[in-house]
Amino acid sequence: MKKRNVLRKMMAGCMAMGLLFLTACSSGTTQGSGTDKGIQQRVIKAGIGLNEDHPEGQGLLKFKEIVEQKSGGKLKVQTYFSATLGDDLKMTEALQAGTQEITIPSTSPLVGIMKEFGIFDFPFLFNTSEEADAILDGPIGQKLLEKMPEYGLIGLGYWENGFRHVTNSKRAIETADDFKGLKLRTMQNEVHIDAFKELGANPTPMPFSEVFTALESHTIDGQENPLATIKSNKFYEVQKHLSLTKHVYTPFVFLVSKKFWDTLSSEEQKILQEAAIEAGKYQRQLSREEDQKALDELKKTGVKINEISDQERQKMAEIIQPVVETYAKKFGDDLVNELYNELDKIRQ
Ligand code: TK8
Repeated sequence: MKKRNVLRKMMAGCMAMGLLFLTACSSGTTQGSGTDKGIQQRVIKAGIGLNEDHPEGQGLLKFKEIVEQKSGGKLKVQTYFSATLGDDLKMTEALQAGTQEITIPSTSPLVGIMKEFGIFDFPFLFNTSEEADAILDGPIGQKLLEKMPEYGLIGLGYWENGFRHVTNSKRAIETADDFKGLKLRTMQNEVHIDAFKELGANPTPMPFSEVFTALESHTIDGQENPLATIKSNKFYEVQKHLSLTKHVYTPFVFLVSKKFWDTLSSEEQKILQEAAIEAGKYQRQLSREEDQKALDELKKTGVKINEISDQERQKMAEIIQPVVETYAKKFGDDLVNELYNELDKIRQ
């Protein structure tokens, strides 16, 4: 919150420096170069990588509804689904360049921009979505959001991608050994790549929109994602096995272009902030309901679904532990210790 006050102070200073400067810093979504008080007619391009029917797509439509309602229809949100504006990284870079206003990527591919997001990629870190909420909405999650302006981004909060499970066309994964030799697509994330390497798999990082074709053409054997995504993107059409590994939780982070944000009045910023949080609560709820519904529907698709015993998950966690320790140093022992202490507190 403190940063935004600074931003607001900056904005006031910016406005004091007269209209001229404002035209320069607006990202072309401003109708005319009027003063920056109150709410102006604006078109806001908001893109995601997932489909409209996915809980994230529904969350974005809820965000649009709230923004347009709170702004009396002046702030118009144009929504883009299914990576039509590019993948998570490409859209995030478009925000930094000021050519797009909003995207809600997974935090995992953003470790190349802000490495600290990598703490959320530690396998088997969270046991429940509620633990994830407590950490993301708590001091640690907020601390990371407050670092984002350094990278030309404004973080308004976290939405849920969810717990990830492995699908593949070769075999059911029942033991840690079953990962051996599997060509698995991962997100562009070094923690995930090294963790799967440690399990003996052959990880292949690639953007999300290329996954279905790579599975269909057997360029890769498998991939890992939450159930809602496996269903929404029809991965079951090109995969034989779904193993409920629940090996890691992935958050989404709600991002706004800082170049755009700095052109907004505090009233407009408030509307976007409130809408991101309100729609985020709605999206998380949808995501948890869909997680169960998707499992029931995936059972009807003919894909072979298997559970993993807690012992085997524990074994996987032990095999991967050296990777976690390596990256804990990279991300900063203080932050990682704070994370585990916070989790211990939550679990008491
Ligand atoms: C969609 C991605 C997707 C993620 C992945 O843009 O890349 O596998 O899980 O949800 O963010």
